[in-house]
Amino acid sequence: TFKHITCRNNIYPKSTLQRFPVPDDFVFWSAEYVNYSPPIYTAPHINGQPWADPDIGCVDFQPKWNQLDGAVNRVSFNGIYKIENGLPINPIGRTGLSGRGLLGRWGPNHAADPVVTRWKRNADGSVSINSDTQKKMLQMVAIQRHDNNMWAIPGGMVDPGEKITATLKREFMEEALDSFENQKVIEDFFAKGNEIYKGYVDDFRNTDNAWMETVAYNFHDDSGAQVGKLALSAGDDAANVKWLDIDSTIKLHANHIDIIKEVIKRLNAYW
Ligand code: RP5
Ligand code: MG
Ligand code: MG
Repeated sequence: TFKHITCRNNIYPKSTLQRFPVPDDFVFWSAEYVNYSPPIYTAPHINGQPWADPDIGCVDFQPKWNQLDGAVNRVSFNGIYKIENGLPINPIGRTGLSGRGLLGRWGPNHAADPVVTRWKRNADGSVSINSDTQKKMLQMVAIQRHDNNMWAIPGGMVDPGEKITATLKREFMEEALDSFENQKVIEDFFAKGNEIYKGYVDDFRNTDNAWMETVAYNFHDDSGAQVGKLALSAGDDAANVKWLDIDSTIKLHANHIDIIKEVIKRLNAYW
């Protein structure tokens, strides 16, 4: 079974706080870890932000765990999460940190990840084929994240009440495109995607009480004449953007590579 890696045994992002060590064998809550005493941390700047929950214990904060809480989705794709001492518990296991860290929500923080792909093409316009496997080579739109410099799917958080399909398109436009041009091409393209993954994200911001989850969709431009032909432009969370050649050597943020592998499988592309 899956064990998170990027949210363990490191310094918590944008802080000087060392996570309490969590060796592989002690990730799952079912393993007894007598000495486990993670530091408690919630980044000071998230207090009072409109996108963030109040602190647990605030009188006017009465969260409805494991359900739709007004417009805020507190349902996890990983099933019912436990509440202990008023705190939601990470469904995968220990992270070495309690509190919310940099995340706005206690419990699941919902994101959406648009995997926009096209075939890699030769100068003459023909599709590039890997000579060993005879498989077509795929490219994806990847952004380089400001927060950890890693290449990633241009995903983002689902706003309260927002439809996933809207988040996917909005985040792609904010992070990877010049949003004000080619509206028609973009609308048509994002109207048909395939759901690839939904569930927990092994994100470096996760804590014992707050974690990322995502819904990833693939939008594939088979002819290369739709979004495949548009100029990319990095914005918002993105320091850089490019069409990234996909193969088994690429490294991506969080567990995005697992999502990409699924796209590769479905499109029967070179890996
Ligand atoms: C990831 O963080 C998710 O898979 C998604 O790509 C992203 C959302 O957070 P921000 O990009 O808004 O920081 O782990
Ligand atoms: Mg983002
Ligand atoms: Mg964003």
